[in-house]
Formats: sequence, C-alpha cells, structure tokens
Amino acid sequence: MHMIPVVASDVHKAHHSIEFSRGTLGPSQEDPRRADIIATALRMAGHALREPEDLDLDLLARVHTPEYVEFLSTAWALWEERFGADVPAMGFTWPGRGSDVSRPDDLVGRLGYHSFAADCSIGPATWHAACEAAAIAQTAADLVNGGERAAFGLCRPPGHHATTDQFGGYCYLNNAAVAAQRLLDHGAARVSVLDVDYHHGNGTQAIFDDRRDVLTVSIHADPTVEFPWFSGYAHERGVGDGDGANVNLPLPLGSGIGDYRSALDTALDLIGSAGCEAIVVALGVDTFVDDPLGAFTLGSDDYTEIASRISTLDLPTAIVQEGGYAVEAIGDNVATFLAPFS
Ligand code: Q9C
Ligand code: ZN
Repeated sequence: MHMIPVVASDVHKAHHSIEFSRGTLGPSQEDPRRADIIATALRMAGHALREPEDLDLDLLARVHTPEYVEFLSTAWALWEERFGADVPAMGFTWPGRGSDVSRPDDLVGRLGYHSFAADCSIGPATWHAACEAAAIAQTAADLVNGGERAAFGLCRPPGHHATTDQFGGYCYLNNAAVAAQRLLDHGAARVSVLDVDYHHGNGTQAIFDDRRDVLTVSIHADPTVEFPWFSGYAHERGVGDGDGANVNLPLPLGSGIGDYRSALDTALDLIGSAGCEAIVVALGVDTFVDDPLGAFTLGSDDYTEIASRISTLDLPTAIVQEGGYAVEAIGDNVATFLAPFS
C-alpha cells in the first residue's frame, strides 16, 4: 500500500500564541503539542515524513498583500524594540463598521488594521512558523503537481481564517490558499478548496471571493452562534467574476454524521460538476465529538467515511491541517482521515 506523503517540520514548536477567551488572556488552545501528536501518529501509521522546500515569496504574494507581508515579517521586531520581549503583540482596536479605513503608520494601529480577532498574538517565532506552515502547504501541492494522487501538509499554525491582509482565528498566512494557488500555477485551470474545519474558512473565502478559478466550499458550524460570526452564511456566493464560486454549508450545533453527510454530498456534487482539476482539503478535526472548541458530534470512524467520499472525486488532492483541539484524539483522527487516500 502507498501511504500518502506527509510534509512536516519542527519549526512550529517555538510559536505558541496567547488568546483572549471569556474575559481572560491565556495560552492558546492552538498548542504546539497538536502538530507533534499528529506527526507521531502519522509515523506510527507508516507515513514517511519529509521537510518542506523553501517558501516561494512570489507565490505568497499572490494570496497576501505586500503591506501585510511586510507587517507580519517586521511586527515582532518593532514590538520588542518598543515594549520589550516579555509579552506578545496583539491588536486591541479595530475599525468600526462602514468606516473608510486607512492603514496606520504606527505598529499598534497596524496590529488592529491587520487582524480581526483577539484570539491570537505575534511573538518572536510567529513569522518564521507561519512561513514554514505556508511552505509545507506549497510543498504538499508540489508533490501533487509532481504526480502524487494525494499529499498531506501538517501545517501549524493553521491558515484558513487568514485573509489577504488580516490574521485571526489562530491563523496568519493562508496555507490552503497557498496550496490552491500553487496547483493553479502548475497549470490547473480550476481548483476547489473544500474546507471541513468546524469553523467557516472566512480567510480562504475572502482571498478568492472575486475569482472564478477557485471554487471555495466550506462546511461549518452556523456562524449565527459560532466564530467567525460575520461570515459563513449560505447567501455568500462570491462577488463579481467569482459569483457562484463560493459555497457555504452551515450546520447547526450538535450536528453528527447524518447532517454532515448531506452537506458533504452537496459539496462533492458541486465540486464534481464544476470542472475542477485538483482539490485542496482544509482539514480541521475540531468537528470531533470531544473537541473543546467544537459542538459537532463526529466520531473517529466518521473521518473514514468523509475522506472516502472526498476521494471518490478522484482528483489530485492536497490536504492541509487546520484546527482540531482534542489533543488526545487528534493524531488518530488525522491518520484515520488520510487512510482512504492511500
Ligand atoms: N477560546 C481554527 O480552528 N475562537 N481556528 C476561540 C474560544 C477562535 C479556531 C474562542 C477559534 C479559532 C483554525
Ligand atoms: Zn476550526
């Protein structure tokens, strides 16, 4: 049996953000142990792990703005110079609704301008870790471009909440968007990003919203009662040239495999009939019944069924890691998901 290749790295370990949750700032649930546990489980399952190639900055520039890349790459040094190295950098003032926003020159203003949530911070290792995660996604896409039927990028930090120019939701650079753009750049005329994380992939939607060449489809918890609150609704269908090329399939809290299967079949019918030549799966296993952040009720075995159905598309498939916070189960859940692609 051919186990699908896995791209992973230890660079993520030094990045551990803080998050504001229920009135308190504390260590993020997006913990370095997540990726270590997944890597161990995948090795045990027989996957070969390899390191990423260097990140292509031209590729990165096709999904993020130059201002944002400049901001992220310099924010920690500017913060440390001004406030010291003891506390990480975080935004705390965001533009109001309907305001005509200009980009502040000051770092503190920019932290608000370039973020949308108080759930993650920038520390000394954040930029390097985010670039490595994007490089992992790029390398997974390259393996698929090189003829692998599927490849997995063990990205950490995750990426699907990061927009063209804002971090949030534990995400800084949009790894799934990087992978999708890489598949396009290799010659695919159209690709799909199928986001199965518990949370809406608002960043991926925003990055590709006005484009037809990427069909973004997300299955996630109803945003009327869940992060990211302000997007993920079924009426968001893409804009301009991208009209019809974004599909949101929100599900109620408490959803299990029955509801999930229906949404997934809708997603797969759309992707299958849209002429996509390759697919990126944004894989969050925070849909797991015991996930501390999620309220779906999927069991480990359900990941076999979900992955099997996705694999019936029979498209070249780059899978990238997003969320999943039930650390005791995260390794098995990811390994279980990857098995049907082997
Ligand atoms: N402390 C991903 O799954 N809100 N991001 C958490 C509870 C943010 C999740 C609030 C959730 C972000 C990649
Ligand atoms: Zn999530």
